[in-house]
Amino acid sequence: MDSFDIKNKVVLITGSSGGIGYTLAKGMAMHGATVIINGRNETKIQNTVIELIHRGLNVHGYVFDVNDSAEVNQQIVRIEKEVGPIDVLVNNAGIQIRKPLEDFAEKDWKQIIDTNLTSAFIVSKAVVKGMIKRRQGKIINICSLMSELGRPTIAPYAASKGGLRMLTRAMCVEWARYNIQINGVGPGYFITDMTSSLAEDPQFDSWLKNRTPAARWGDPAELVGTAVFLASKASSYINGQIIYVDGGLLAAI
Ligand code: GCO
Repeated sequence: MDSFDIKNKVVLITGSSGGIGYTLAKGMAMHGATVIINGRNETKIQNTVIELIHRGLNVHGYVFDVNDSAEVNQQIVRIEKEVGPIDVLVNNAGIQIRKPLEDFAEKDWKQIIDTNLTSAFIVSKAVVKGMIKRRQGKIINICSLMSELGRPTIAPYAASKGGLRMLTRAMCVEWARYNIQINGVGPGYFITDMTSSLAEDPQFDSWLKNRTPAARWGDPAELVGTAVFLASKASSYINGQIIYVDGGLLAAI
């Protein structure tokens, strides 16, 4: 039996109309999962679903704001009625704002913490009820290199991703007893819309390549294997762990 098989698993990925979430959605669907794309922009969601269906993939789109708990609860009920029980939840929704910490407005701090961290609490709380009933489930939190390290101008983002690392462990100690595995993926530097301005900056690009043992940026498709692994039976006794996909950056001083 292929313990890495995720065929027909229902996978909800928050914030998946672009960036790493979109890449994970496409990759997991290509491994046979039924993937639910989520975002707040109806047009983006529709276009993403049409594109992936044209690739012969089994995807559905649901538009809701992961920070609106009433909307989340309503949509999770709708998804489980229309598509099926959610086997795998990927808490991916995330935003980035860069400026010196002393210049951050409180509203920007709150927006980052809400989108990157509180949404994982809100959506997991709505999904886990069914997982507990079924005594089976997977939650994958998309953490970050910034769950472990800081760098100037991204303090709220680092705080949110550090919180997500500890929320992963906190979920583990509460929910592992129900045969639910809660783990995280910690991406290093990948070229996406969120980081394109960094990649286009010759100084940052050169710093990153020198700081990373693999001496290169990651390709978002290199995150799919870890997500498939954590969504599959192959990781059934792994809980509360963050797997860093960072070209070795965290191993180096
Ligand atoms: C930054 C980047 C990083 C990456 C990624 C690294 O400004 O340093 O946005 O935070 O997005 O999270 O793991």
